[in-house]
Amino acid sequence: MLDNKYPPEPFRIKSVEPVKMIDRAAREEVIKKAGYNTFLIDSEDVYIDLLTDSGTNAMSDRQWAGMMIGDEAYAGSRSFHTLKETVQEYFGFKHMIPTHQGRGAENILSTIAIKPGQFVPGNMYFTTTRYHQEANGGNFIDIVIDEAHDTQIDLPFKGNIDLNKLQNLIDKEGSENIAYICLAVTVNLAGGQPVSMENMRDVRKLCDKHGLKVFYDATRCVENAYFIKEREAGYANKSIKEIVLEMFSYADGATMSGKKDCIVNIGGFLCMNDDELFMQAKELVVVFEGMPSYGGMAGRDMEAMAIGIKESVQEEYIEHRIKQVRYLGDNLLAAGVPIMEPIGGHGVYLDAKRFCSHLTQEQFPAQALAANLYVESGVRAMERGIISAGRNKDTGENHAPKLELVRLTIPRRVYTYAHMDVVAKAVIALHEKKESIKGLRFVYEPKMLRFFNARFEEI
Ligand code: PLI
Repeated sequence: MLDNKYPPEPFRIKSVEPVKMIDRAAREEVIKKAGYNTFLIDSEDVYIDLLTDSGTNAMSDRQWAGMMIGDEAYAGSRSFHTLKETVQEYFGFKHMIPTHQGRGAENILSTIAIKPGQFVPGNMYFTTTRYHQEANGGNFIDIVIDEAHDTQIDLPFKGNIDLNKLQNLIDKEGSENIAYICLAVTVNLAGGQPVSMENMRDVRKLCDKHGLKVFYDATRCVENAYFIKEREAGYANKSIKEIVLEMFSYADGATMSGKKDCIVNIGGFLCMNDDELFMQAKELVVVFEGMPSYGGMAGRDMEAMAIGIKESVQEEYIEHRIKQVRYLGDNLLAAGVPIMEPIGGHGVYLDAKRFCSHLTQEQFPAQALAANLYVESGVRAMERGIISAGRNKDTGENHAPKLELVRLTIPRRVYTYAHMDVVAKAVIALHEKKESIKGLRFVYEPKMLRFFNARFEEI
């Protein structure tokens, strides 16, 4: 291992959850039974679980204490007001509606803000986000900079929107045919790449010129703020809280999956400044989620989320978070393992096209790599390539993304540097015998968001 300098954990451990490793023969059985899909493996059979950073966070003692004072009233819960005021203070939006998780907010926003046939440009697709846009008659258009689709180009803000692509879309289709701009901070499927403040400001200016609204996917906004502080001129001495607030000052609203940067296990919200749109959102939330004062969340979960938001912008917390991910990535790079560069906010993404250069994309190299990593080591990762991308809604053809990745996603405050060493060792060992990885084919392909439940067999 490299002799990396890294910040120590800014917490001590009060409660532990034992993990165990089943043997290789058992893991081979498990992956076959799971149809070579890591989503279908039982958690009990996993040693180190890097499937996702979503809802897998460790809450603090203060958050657990908050759970005890949650107000579970059906209407007008005190915990709702606590969460609303916290969101107003840290995000700066006038209105907030809790939802059961991020996709609940996406469902409501897509329903009220997209007219059938309209375009929804965004900095790369996300699975559930695009699903709701398309289900409401929208057409997602990718306007992220080209470099985001290349794993080997090192740029500080590889999640930026390409302003020329946005201008061309406006010129070609007319602003009246664009529902809103969806700007994700950070960009999950590009490897957790951040967006610069300058880019957010420029997008705002261009949208103001054409009367367009901008909604952020705020899911990993604190991680994005850390990269701005680290890399963008003028922000080194600003607090993370100030940076987050400035980021959202260029948005009309946001959807949030609280399961990531709010450091909780469940919950989300939809924010906006527009009164009229808020009235529409309030009418819909009672249909899909619940009363606007709980919208799919328990009072205790709203309480924990409000505390999590405050903890998420603490400087030592976010520095440790980003640098722990970077520690894993740097160790893989040092051993010559191909990964998405630069290393992003919430995980290290293996470049399956280069890792499994003996397989074609139609043989699902990322899916196969994730399955083999599990057998090799008990480490669970997630495919983020052709399987996640799904099919074109009009032609039925597979989307074939340039990026064919396996995500090693690091849960917040859960694993130690020793765990990162174990993961690095396992990936490096597999890389040394990469030709042994066999391609896969579908035996069951669900119609919607197929990656969750699909089943495969080895070719
Ligand atoms: O899983 P939800 O419904 O709370 O959030 C949906 C969602 C929206 N935007 C982005 C950027 C996400 O990453 C996201 C969920 N991500 C998951 C589950 C993940 O494993 O990355």
